[in-house]
Amino acid sequence: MSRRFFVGGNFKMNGSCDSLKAIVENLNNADLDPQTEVVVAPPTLYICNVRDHIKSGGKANLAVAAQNCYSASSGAYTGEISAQQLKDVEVNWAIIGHSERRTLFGDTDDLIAKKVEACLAEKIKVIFCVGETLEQREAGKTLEVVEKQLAAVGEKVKDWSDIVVAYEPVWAIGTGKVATADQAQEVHKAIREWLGKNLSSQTAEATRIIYGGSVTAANCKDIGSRPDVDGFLVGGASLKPEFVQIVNANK
Ligand code: G2H
Repeated sequence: MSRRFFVGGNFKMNGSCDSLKAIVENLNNADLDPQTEVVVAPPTLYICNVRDHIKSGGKANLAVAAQNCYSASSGAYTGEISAQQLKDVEVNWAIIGHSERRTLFGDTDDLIAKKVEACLAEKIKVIFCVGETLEQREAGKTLEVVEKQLAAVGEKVKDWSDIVVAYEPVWAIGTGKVATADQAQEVHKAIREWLGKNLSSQTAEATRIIYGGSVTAANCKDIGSRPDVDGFLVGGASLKPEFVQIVNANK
């Protein structure tokens, strides 16, 4: 089974009306590889602007994602948005479990699993992030940590057909310290094996596992050429014109 290459752009808390318009125009006008699925995640405030201007449904298949989504469907949760609301504004993707959510905003494995469940119930597809800190890697705990993060969602969700797993080693996020292609492949392979062992061989074969952490135009081809790397989740470089080269890494 061939897995469609997937590139996500996580704008994080960056951008303005003008700068995001320029980024979207650049993508709309670019010669993007039609084999690559592209999803961009602007700050929530701008999600409808981006949705209105991005060329979706074209051959590049551009879509918009939220960077987070709460587990409840509505109610007294100041500052949060729900999967139901994403559905309402026709945004069909959400990033869940990003390490910045885990470390800065206290998202636990359990809450992340509930958020994934809530999204899938509303047919919101999920980019589900996992990854270890430098301390955990140096202690030889990378796979243990990643498998625990996977298991939290695996306990609640058995159908992973609307999940893309993003492996993002925390030590490589926004630091310029990118994992080597071998390091990425090793963990991606282990994630695929975990999916096979704990869900099904079909899930292991079909699930896209993407790499995130200081991906640039300069390093994407090497990492993207590995057999278990099915794309990227890109932060800083998704705000720059070089994002097009990353989308086209396999072209
Ligand atoms: C990892 C990545 C995008 P950056 O967080 O999710 O960001 O490419 O800036 O390391």
